[in-house]
Amino acid sequence: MGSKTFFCVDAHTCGNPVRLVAGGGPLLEGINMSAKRQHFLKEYDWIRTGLMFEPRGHDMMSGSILYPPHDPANDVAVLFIETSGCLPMCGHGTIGTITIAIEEGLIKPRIPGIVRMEAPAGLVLIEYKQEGNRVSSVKLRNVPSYLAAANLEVDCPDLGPIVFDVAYGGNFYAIIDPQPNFPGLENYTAGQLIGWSQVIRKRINGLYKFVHPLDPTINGCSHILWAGATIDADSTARNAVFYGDKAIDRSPCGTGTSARMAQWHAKGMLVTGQPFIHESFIGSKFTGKIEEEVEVAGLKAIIPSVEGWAKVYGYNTIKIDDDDPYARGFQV
Ligand code: PYC
Repeated sequence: MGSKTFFCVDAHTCGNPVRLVAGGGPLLEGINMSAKRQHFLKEYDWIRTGLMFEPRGHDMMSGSILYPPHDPANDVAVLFIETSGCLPMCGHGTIGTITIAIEEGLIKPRIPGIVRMEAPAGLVLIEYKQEGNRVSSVKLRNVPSYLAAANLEVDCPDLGPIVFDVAYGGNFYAIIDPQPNFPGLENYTAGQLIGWSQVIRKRINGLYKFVHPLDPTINGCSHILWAGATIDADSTARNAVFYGDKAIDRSPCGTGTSARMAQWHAKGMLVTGQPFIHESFIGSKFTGKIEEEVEVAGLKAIIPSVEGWAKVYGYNTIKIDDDDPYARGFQV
């Protein structure tokens, strides 16, 4: 490997980091982003761990690499790199990536204000608003999202048996709503939620199997969404989303918001067009909406949209050198 330099632009989406690799990303093989994601994981995962883990990143770090689209009708293709791996889709990552790419002139959409983005999980249609050369908001129309299973049970340390649903919104989410053994996320610290999530995610994936019906490379329950009371009276719901090994999303989580809207819709709690204002652990907000009801491989699904903002805060030239014992990063 020798020494490799990556030109990155750093931003955050509603508090959660997005490090876009604007130069230095590898050439990947594959007919679409799902295949390219597999190639990256096999050959280049050291780039992800080197840029996301300590000492160059941290537990919450998350980023992306831009590629040319596979379909000439689209504007860009994106690989998400995170502490948790390469997610099939990332909502906060999309909002940050599009904000950076437009503000820094890294992509030139054919129709100003609209980006057709290929993600490993599928096509994502994006509308963004610009004020001068700043992007003030990004709204993504996500991949079809659906409730995969309801009323499952897992034993949680300290809390005891917990009932949860699993929904797909670009990743599979175990959604834990308030219930007798879990009165809501506001009663606990981030440390408690992280510790319990580490254990129950393993138990959930040992007990149950979740596989996307159209792409078997998307499988397993990767995220835990703990629900609770909102901070603001005008918000619809609040969450703490656990991902990676130690992260609680600082943003309201775009794929988590999509999964939760699919869950609410399937349970008759949210109708098409109704706003869904989702609060994060730190109180930042995304506005969600069900755009359309669709079917995926015979399953009832929704097309959710999620809108939020991001701020670019820095330019970061990062070197990964073979003679550094922590070239591939580390986690404690
Ligand atoms: O916004 O979809 C999201 C996301 C996934 C993990 C962290 N954020």
